[in-house]
Amino acid sequence: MRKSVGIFLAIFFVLQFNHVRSTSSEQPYRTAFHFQPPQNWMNDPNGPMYYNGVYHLFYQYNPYGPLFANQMYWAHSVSHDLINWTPLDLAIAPTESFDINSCWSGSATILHGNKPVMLYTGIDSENRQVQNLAVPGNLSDPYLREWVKYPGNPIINLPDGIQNDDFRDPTTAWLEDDGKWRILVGSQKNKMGIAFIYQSEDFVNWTKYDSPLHQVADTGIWECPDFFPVSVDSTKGVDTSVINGVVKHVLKVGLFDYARDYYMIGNYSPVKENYVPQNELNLGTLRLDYGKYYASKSFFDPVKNRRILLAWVNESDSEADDIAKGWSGLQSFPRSVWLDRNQKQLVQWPIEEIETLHENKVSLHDKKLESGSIQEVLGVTAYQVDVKISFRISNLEEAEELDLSLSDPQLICSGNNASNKGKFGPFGLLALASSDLTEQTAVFFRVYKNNGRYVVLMCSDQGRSSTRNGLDKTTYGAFVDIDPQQDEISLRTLIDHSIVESFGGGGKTCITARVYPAMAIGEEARLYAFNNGTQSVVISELSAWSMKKAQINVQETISCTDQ
Ligand code: DQQ
Repeated sequence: MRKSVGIFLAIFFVLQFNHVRSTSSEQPYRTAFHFQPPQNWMNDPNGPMYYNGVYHLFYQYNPYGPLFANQMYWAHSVSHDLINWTPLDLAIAPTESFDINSCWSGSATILHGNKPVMLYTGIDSENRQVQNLAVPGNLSDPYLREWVKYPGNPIINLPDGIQNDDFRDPTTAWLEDDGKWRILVGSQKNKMGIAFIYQSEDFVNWTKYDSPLHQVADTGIWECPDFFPVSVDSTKGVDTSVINGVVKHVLKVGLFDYARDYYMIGNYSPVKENYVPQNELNLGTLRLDYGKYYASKSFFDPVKNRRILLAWVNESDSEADDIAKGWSGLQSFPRSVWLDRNQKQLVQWPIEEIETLHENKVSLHDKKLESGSIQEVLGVTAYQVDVKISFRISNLEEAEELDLSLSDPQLICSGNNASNKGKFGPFGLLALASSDLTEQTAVFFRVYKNNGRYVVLMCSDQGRSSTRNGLDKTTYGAFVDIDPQQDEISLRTLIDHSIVESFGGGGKTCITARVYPAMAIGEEARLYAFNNGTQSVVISELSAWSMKKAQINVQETISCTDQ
């Protein structure tokens, strides 16, 4: 009898903790420095904030399996450096009539007297999306482990004329001179994407404005809106409540129908309560990232006066693969975000704390890459690496004319993979490549002429990223707003087992991809610089660092006495 209990317990433990024990060869796609839970499904970042010396990240989580579920929870991790994270207990669970069918995304606000609060979307017992409030149970706990739901929830009900499942994702609130808080909530009506605006004095009683802050026809529901000021003359971030003559406002919305995060830059007038974007949203306008990157959320970090951006990076493999892996979803590496000097777009760059993971730097200077040549980057762990490369080109006047019938950059990239010779380009990096190059994720540039100016195209081509079938290998592409006559063409790529996160033109154009090589795994992976254009290019500088593994959500919890 005792023996069978022992066997049962042994099997139980093997099943329960299999994910923790599995080796890196069984789990080649788990990452080393990108945030992910030890197991199960994760999607949007929720309520990121800095509070009393600690960074908090909450996220959409299914604690019971690797697929999205009908009942979603808020999981919670804390960090002192945004690199290493400690998992805590689940923060918000679907338990009450106002959120029994899911606790969906939301945002943190720090109220007067340094009091953090959370607004989140609940799916109520009648499957309506409503907005709820939760507050820390114990403000003297530095990790804010306990969250208490306001008993009077929901604090905002579904507006008239809006369908039950079209009203979600409250933003961080901003405070105006009249002493009232404002928030946005994403919605849609007849395919018109909407950001409703609400105001409140006490954070409990909210009044909707008659007109939304912004809306755009035919864009479908707007998920996870984010509304924040950016300084017009500095790369420093500003608090969400700053409204003055030296900031512009960014309105970012996730278009559910396309799983893409678009943004506008514009002027917000608190007096008129209106927002006038410089660029109206359409499918060809500015995106935070032109690859796999969605439901992003930013927060102001008062320690380093910067605005930090996080986003969900979905898998590109199948549900069956996710079940086999036991997990699904990553967070992008945290990025600092600011307004470009030209005030026409944002710039994003990995937060400087990334340097704490750097080791074994290798570099190259002034290396000419003749047409058709490749250069292996030796001496780094190519499966876990931060690489920066910049290219110099000359005789630009010989560049090919851009075919204007192909003005969608993603289409130009898909029609011209890394082996299609052009004049200037393709040149760039081959990430997670096998030694015979059968597998490679090519991140590269092409330079064209158009209407008397030069156009730089950036592509991330996953077409040959794996010999495995059944993966989404979409090629991504976008233009980079730089002048190659004056600026070098630069690329920074964070390669981490199954994610290739690229920053072109100093962070003006970002493209993130998920890839699952079958051969280029671990020590078998290679990294190359290449030039497949007919013209030579010069690598003016290449620096690459092997990346140490961060401590991300390893299963040791903070004890109750650790305060
Ligand atoms: N994910 C949440 C929603 C949000 C969507 C549900 C965006 O609140 O609209 O997990 O990915």
